[in-house]
Amino acid sequence: MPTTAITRRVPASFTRALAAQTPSTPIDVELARAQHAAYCAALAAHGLSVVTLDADDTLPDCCFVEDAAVVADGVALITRPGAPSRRGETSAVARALADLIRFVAMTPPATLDGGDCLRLDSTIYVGRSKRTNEQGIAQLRKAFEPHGLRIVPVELPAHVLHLKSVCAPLGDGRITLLDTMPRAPFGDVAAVSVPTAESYAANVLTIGKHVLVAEGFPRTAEAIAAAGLEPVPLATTEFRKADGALTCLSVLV
Ligand code: CIR
Repeated sequence: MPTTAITRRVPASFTRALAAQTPSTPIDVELARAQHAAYCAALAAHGLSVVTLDADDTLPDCCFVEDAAVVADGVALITRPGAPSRRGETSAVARALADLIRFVAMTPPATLDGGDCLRLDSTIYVGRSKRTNEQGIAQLRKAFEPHGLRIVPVELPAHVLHLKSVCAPLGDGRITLLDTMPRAPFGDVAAVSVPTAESYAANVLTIGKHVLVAEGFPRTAEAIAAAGLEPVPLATTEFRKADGALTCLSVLV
């Protein structure tokens, strides 16, 4: 079980964060900061020690720390994010991780976003996406296979940003999975199906029996409760405008 969550504050420049589509209403930075504070409070309330790094206004996406590192079995791989504008985000996360864990850093031309990696038991599923290339997957293998972890690539449709945009761990070896995604790559892993109408809610953050889930997606919350877990709805409207969700806002160690 992780004990620590690394997070990073929302920069004033968050209105310029990357987004596949221009949001119908602009990002409200103050509201994003309030939602971020509630997220950090929820992590702390569920037993994690929360480390919050300062924002960097030159890095509009810096609050999405998940993409900067992959942590498993006592090792952190500092990534080389797929979007060039995000490459400067990794140094502050690496410094924070250095106090907690051994780390290795990805080298060019590899690219990989942490949001493409889903750890389940002794497997790391990794999305082949616009952000994560073959060299990135090869360096993921090199970092984690020696620790007994199996790396399983998963093809993603072009419109899906990251693997964890469509699935996320639920603990006990289970995952959420968007109903339109093929199940085959996950073998016999048990999945709680997320309906297409609620696709954004597939990205949940599980802490023990508690599952942080985006507010406003009742069918997903009900499915999580029916799976014997406790959904904890959190407002994420401003992060959604920048294609971000719950797991994106922390690195758990
Ligand atoms: C991006 O496009 O890179 C950011 N605006 C959103 C990143 C979300 N991160 C994640 O899903 N792990």
